[in-house]
Amino acid sequence: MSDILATISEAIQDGDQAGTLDAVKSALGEGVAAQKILDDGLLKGMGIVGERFVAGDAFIPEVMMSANALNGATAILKEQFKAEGVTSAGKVVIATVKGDLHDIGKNLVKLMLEAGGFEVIDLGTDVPETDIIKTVKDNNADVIALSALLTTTMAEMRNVLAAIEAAGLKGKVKVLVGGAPITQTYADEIGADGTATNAASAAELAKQLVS
Ligand code: B1M
Repeated sequence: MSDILATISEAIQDGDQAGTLDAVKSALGEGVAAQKILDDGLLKGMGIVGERFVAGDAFIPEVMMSANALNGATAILKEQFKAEGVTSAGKVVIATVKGDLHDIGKNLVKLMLEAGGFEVIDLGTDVPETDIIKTVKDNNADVIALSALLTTTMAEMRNVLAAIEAAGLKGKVKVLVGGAPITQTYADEIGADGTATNAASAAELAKQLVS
């Protein structure tokens, strides 16, 4: 099993989208659990790319190729997670905040929410608060899930919370925030309903918030 997981990790490091998809399909064919493929294959590879990026040994185009390969592979895993069979838990609007283009973490949170039975409306990256509020109103959403990876863009979350209050939605929609720079202290400070350090606990928390 470790061979196929190493192959997935290497394909991610190479930014090889087709190779990643083939290896993920092979792993599923071998009966490897979707969570293991995610943690020990895809995220392990992306972690190595991240270390190279930080060390200056990898550059933005390479990181983007790896990110695209990872995002492509999560589509297959989503089906696998869903196959475990879950009923609708509620409606979530998810977005990476304005000014921020990082979407790998956001996409994983989406994946785990969908696996947990939520209907997820994904607004993508660099999303202004006006779009978030409009989508919540139009769809009568239960939860807003916000992701930010930059210390400069995490401040946008505060603007979204202010816009929720101005729109009269405070208390009607729960707000979940997350991403590498987000702490519980920050979440409390801006008035969010909760934060989580990884995608699986984000989905768990969303369930608790709507129950
Ligand atoms: Co960027 N980048 N990046 N980058 N990038 C970081 C974040 C950085 C830490 C690297 C560094 O220099 N040390 C740094 C931020 C520093 C800071 O602000 N403190 C950084 C920088 C500076 C930048 C640019 C400014 C670089 C530049 O242009 N000079 C630029 C900004 C662009 C912009 O957004 N406006 C930039 C660009 C990019 C790429 C486009 C090349 C690419 C993004 C591609 C994409 O996302 N499609 C990229 C990447 C990939 C990274 C690193 C290498 C990896 C991030 C990642 O995807 N991690 C990152 C360094 C690192 O983390 N090692 C870095 C994997 C992912 C699974 O983890 O997103 O943390 P993460 O998600 C986790 C949790 O945080 C949590 O769950 C996930 C796991 O289960 N989580 C939530 C996330 N969202 C959640 C929401 C929740 C709950 C949990 O509730 C709603």
